[in-house]
Amino acid sequence: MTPHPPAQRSVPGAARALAHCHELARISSLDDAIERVHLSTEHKIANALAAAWMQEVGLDTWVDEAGNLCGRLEGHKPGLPALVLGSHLDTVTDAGAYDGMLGVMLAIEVVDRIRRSGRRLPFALEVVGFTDEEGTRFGNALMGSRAFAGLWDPAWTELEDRKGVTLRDAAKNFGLDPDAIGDAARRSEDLVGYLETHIEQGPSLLDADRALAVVSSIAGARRLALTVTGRAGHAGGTPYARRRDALVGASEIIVEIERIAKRTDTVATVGRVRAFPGGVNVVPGVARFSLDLRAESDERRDAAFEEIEAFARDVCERRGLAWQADEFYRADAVVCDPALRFAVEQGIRATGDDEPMVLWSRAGHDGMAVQAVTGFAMLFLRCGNDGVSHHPDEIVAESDVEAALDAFEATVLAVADARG
Ligand code: HGY
Ligand code: MN
Ligand code: MN
Repeated sequence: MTPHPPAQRSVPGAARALAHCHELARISSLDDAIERVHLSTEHKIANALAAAWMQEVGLDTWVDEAGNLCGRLEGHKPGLPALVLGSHLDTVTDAGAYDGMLGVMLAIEVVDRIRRSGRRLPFALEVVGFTDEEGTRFGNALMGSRAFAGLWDPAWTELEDRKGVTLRDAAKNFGLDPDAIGDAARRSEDLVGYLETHIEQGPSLLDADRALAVVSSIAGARRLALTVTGRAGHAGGTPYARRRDALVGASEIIVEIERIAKRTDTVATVGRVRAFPGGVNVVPGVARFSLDLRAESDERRDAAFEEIEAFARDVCERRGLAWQADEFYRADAVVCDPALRFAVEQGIRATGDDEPMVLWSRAGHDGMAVQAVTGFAMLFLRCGNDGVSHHPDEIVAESDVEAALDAFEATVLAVADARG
């Protein structure tokens, strides 16, 4: 794990937000990498630490029924609808220090700046550190923000992690009532909107030599468990003509998945492959692999999957194999709220960037869920290191973080001005 500089009592602003990210990076279930998953001990520790930082800037904090960390600063009078700022505090395995966490820390810094300015807004400000944006532990994703948006499915309490622990038991161990998770649902009349600042998680800003971008929409994603079944056999005695090698069949399909994705401007990733029974001297009888498929539009994504599945069935037919596709996650593409997106553009212009760059997000974000209960918009900031993310080499420049903080604060004030 890249050693982060020790967190010191940094001055408010970008330096403090980064120091807090580095402190959170130490809260991991792994000794030599970052992993912080839903309803884990690390989740609880990170919530407590971030709650203290929220309280330092005047936010009243609580953890909602789904495990999301929340903070609230009243507007010019108590009880006003809230403009929600935030991102997520959970991570993938072997994560970077900024995906999600930086957005929550910048939200805290914006609240601090506005509170210290003495300006009383026509809405409350809430900061949310969503849990389970990544879906690392239970395979499903956005469960924190989907509970927040009223999209909780009680069947999810029966999901199991890799150790066979159900979400129900994990919730109880965390101190939540698994049958009350749905009570985290917020009412749209209590919300003004949701704004998220996030690292781009790609090289577009880096290649364009820009620090910030406004997001137009978020790609819709489908995640599937794909299974090719043949027949195991002796690695030496089984002639090719009689083989039903599941892994070779799956490999043909995986290579074609990339070809189809490139041709159809979709983004397909096979992140996990397993062969069974897995003996070095055994022809694989079963091959299981994951598919994460995204596109700017759901139609393009779904058309690409139809092509992939048609090709897979053809390979299986030719090789005497069986094909099975099981979808375990789907989130459709969402478009940012026009008024909030305009506020983000105004925020970027306030930093001296007169023509804000526009990007559609290939990465998923909590806004995909939150949009069910209120409008959302996003501000992207540049990633260094070739735009790498979901990797310990994820990096940002403090000057870009400062620019993002200035733009984020100006965005919130633009929303306030628009509401008079
Ligand atoms: O997978 C994603 O796109 C997001 O980082 N959860
Ligand atoms: Mn991520
Ligand atoms: Mn993220």
